[in-house]
Amino acid sequence: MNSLKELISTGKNIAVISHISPDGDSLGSILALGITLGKMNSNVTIYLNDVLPAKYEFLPEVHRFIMFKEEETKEYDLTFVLDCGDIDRLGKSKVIANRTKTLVNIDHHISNTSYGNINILDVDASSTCQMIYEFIDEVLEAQISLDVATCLYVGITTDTGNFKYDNTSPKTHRIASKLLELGVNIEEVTFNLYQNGSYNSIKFLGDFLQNLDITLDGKLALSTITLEMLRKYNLDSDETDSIINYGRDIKGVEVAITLKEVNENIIKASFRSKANVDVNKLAQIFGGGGHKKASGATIEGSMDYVKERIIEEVSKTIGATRG
Ligand SMILES: [Mn+2]
Repeated sequence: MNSLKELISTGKNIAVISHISPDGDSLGSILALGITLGKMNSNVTIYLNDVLPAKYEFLPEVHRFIMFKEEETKEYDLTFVLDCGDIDRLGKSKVIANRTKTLVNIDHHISNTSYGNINILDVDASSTCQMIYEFIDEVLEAQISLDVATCLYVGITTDTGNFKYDNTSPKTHRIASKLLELGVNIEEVTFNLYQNGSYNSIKFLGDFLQNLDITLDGKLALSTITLEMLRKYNLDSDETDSIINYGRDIKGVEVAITLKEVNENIIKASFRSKANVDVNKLAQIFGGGGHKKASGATIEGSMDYVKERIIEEVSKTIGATRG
């Protein structure tokens, strides 16, 4: 790891990137690491793949995000890929990883394919932000500023369902408490992440709940989001992300799945499990992955086709029949 510190201080240019469809953990971790590296080396670029979802605009030093453009031909000495189980989830910015001398992969997805030259993986970590806290503190031996603490706190709270999921460990709380001691404004974080949703997103929830079905002896909650629904309410892509929880939280439900139409024949499937079903394995059947209790896959085919295929696989996994 000493050599990594040396690479950081001597590298002519360094990139920090994460997955498409950014979330709190990907944004918080790349910003936190990017800000910290920026104090050690002035040639650090933090790339964003997609438009920044509005609720994350409050993140400190958000102006440091640079929108990745395909015309970009720069070659990097060192690239950090954070919170990304599979190199293809980098979308078009994958070319950065391909053009870099040393690729560092820091992640907590169980499905991670160890695509880096250096792989720092911890499937027991609640979030990549939790890992970045330790990386800054123990490997870089750098100070954690209030701005960095806020970014890290955002990733930890969003990836743990605000400290509800069982990826929340004693260590998660110890790190969260250190971040609060550094001065993180919890009221500001809570307001921006959880109390500032759009009116349209709540109206959309009404339609979504109308479409929510329970099948397989009440163990599978399945819902669909069509392009038409998305157009009607004109939502940011991230505004539908946590909606899957309504299905998961129903009594008796073991697996919740939301199928979202991204394009005419492209369906984004999100999987959530409440207890024992391993939805990482389920997602992998469809070319995706993630965590045991939260995963996703992008599947080609019509909504009806994808729905049938998924019910078939879930039925095999949980050993229940349709009803
Ligand atoms: Mn994560």
